[in-house]
Amino acid sequence: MLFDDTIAALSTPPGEGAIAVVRLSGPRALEIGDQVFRGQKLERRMAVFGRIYDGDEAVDEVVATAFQGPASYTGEDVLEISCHGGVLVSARVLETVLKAGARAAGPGEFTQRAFLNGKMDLTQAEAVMDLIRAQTPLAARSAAEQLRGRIGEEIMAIREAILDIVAHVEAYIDFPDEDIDPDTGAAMRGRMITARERITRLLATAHEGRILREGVRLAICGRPNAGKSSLLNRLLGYERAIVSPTPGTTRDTIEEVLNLRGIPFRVVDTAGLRETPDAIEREGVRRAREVVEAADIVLRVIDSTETEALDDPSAAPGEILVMNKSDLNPFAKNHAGAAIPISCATGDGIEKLIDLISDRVREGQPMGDSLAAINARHQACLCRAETTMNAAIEQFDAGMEPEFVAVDLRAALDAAGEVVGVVDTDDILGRIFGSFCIGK
Ligand SMILES: Nc1nc2c(ncn2[C@@H]2O[C@H](COP(=O)(O)OP(=O)(O)OP(=O)(O)O)[C@@H](O)[C@H]2O)c(=O)[nH]1
Ligand SMILES: [Mg+2]
Repeated sequence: MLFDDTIAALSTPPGEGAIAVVRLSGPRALEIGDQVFRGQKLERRMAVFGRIYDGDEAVDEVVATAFQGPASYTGEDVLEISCHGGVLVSARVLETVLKAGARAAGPGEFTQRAFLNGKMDLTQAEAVMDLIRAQTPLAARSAAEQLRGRIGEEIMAIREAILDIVAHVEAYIDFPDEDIDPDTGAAMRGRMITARERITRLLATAHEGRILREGVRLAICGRPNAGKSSLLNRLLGYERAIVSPTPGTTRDTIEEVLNLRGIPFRVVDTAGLRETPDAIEREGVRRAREVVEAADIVLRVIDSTETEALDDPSAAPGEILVMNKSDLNPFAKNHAGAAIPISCATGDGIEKLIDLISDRVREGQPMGDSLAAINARHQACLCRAETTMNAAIEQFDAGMEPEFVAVDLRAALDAAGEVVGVVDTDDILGRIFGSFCIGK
């Protein structure tokens, strides 16, 4: 066992609920359980009824479940105490186990132990949080795939493939006099290309991964009074932002999370764009421009009752033009051009706008593919793996010494290994001597 201390924490959110769970993990988890729990005998994988005692004081009636390592979430002995879900009572149960010798766990410590004890790889550990934070069913499904090991398995397969190539190259370097087939050039190159393609394929899921985890950044911008805040409220379905006939109502940016057609969005309402002597409003306009700059999709709202707004309704790339207040201007629909006519007052055109936005996101980006999508950390590691794989192929094509090729291949191997949390040089030696039968 890696750790000699026992950690404990409230595993359910603080606040009132039917049940709260206090969890312990570590070598003393079951012993502490025996110390503070009185009732039916604590038995592994059995939910048993009893009371938690702090000395002679009965703190709460609980159901306790013991898991003996390594068959537990963390791989250590684990005790889960389901107590009544009150703020005070759950805090008292936690306090009691801490008093009995457990230490308060830090954030993510249970999952960190699960990783360090070999219960899951790094991508699975990350998936735990992704699943908890998922905002849409699609994001949850993708996280569940990752938790099941979809990304980890693919990475391990890629590592295996690179390991095979490295082993071949290194055997050739270390034992040039032995009769080792240095792999025919074409076959070796083919294997490097295949490994690189697999890395590239995983990298292609980064965009979808970001959308699923963080949401599409959707900015609402336009001239003061165009109806930007009204549109935010319409999309959200409730009166989030202040709407008024006074231009310059919204000063600060207002960000909300939103689920449109199963896709998570972070939609931001901004201050109306105009030159102004007012310092606060000017700061709002500066922030608005920043939000627009960083957005994936920009909704530019035009007031169809303003004649100058109708002059040139052409959208910049990445922008969707929205012609608002179509109820006030019956000609808006005819003069909309590239813009989508809507009315935040009547709701007219809103559904069509939502369709258009979700189509934009899905464009060339098949969402809901069963393969889990990588996160930013995976992306950074895999970019390095791809670059070093490319370098290895270049060295190989240039007819460089195998030593040079091996250096890049090892770097690619390490970069891929970082995704799942394994960086291992013994692997390579093991493979050389295991599968090449050198050492006669
Ligand atoms: N008739 C009609 N009025 C609308 C519509 N959309 C917004 N309004 C009105 O237009 C005015 C401005 O709306 P807001 O949503 O506050 O506009 P805004 O773009 O956020 O304005 P600033 O925050 O000042 O930049 C309000 O009086 C709204 O009631 C619409 O579709 N039809
Ligand atoms: Mg506003």
